[in-house]
Amino acid sequence: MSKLLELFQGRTSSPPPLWFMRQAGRHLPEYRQVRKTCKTFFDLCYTPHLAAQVTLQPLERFDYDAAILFSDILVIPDALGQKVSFEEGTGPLLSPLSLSTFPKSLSFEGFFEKLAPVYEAISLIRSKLSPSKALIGFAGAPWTLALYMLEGRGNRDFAKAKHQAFQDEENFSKFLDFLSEAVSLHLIEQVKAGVHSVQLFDTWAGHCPATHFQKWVLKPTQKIVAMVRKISDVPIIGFPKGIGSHLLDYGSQSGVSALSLDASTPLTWASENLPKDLIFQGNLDPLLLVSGGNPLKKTIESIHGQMKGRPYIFNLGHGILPQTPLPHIEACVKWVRELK
Ligand code: 1CP
Repeated sequence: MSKLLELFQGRTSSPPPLWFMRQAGRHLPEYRQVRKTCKTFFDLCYTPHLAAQVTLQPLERFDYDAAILFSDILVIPDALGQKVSFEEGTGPLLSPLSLSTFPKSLSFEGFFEKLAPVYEAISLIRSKLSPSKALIGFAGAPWTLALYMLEGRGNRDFAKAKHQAFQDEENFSKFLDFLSEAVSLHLIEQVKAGVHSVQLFDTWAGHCPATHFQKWVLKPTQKIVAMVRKISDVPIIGFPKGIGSHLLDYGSQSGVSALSLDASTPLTWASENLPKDLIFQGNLDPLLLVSGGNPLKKTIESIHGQMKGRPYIFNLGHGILPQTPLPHIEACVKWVRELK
């Protein structure tokens, strides 16, 4: 059994299990090779044998304990009928969506048909994955998805999206409910197809004002956890990036099994103030992995020291950056494996 699943079942081990967010992707030459054969990024996400291939690539190179499904958080808006494309250099572009036209502009019609190749990729990955490795599925959290969908792209402040949310809170709450349902359904299908765990990426949770955190971040997360829990006790990892002391509420009230911590979270503070049985994940600055050498080694040891006495998964505070030198990843994995 995978060390990651053993941890979720309550068996803590040292060294900790390890995987990295965005471990499949542009830093790997073999990924870039496969990517070149597809016209669009979604062609890769929706071609099961290719999605399976790039999911497994990082495990062929590095001794990770888990694979993460190769897909994207923006398959949900795509499956709900919003046009999504990926431009080289600018990131995702979504067709304009106005909160005032919701719910007319989106629908569940064709949702599962559109996402069927994702579930097919999961079955394929499971048929090839060693029993000692786990497969992690994922989705974007409603708040983060709503920002992309209303803004039409990723940017620094999501001003257009937040303006709409502030001006029509009632409809925005309905929009978040609708997205919570879509996310839950997508996660449940992933579980049925064979993922061992799921991660909820709330990458832009830190953009939510404190006054609205309960309503816009915490409540949708609780809904999703409750819906998934109705059909499965699959471990759910929450990644509410950049929320600072709101981690106290998120950690104790969201219902997630594990909490992925960004690089700015002080681990001793988190450890002292969050439920003792809550599994931690993450925290290593992705730029330290780019930088490498002794500072990287010292930080790995420091994280391990601060996590002592609590179950944790070694990971980054955010995704691997495309410029990360592969020998640094190799060294990092080796140093984690040598921890006592
Ligand atoms: O041409 C390419 O190769 C496009 C680059 C790329 C890749 C490799 C995108 C576009 N998405 C992905 C894969 C991806 N996205 C994974 C794969 C599995 C893995 O190895 O981890 C995952 C988990 C995601 C999730 C994702 N997509 C998030 C949440 C995690 C995070 O990094 O914050 C977000 C915010 C997205 C949106 C997105 N998709 C792609 C890009 C470049 C972005 C970010 C754009 C932005 O900064 O706003």
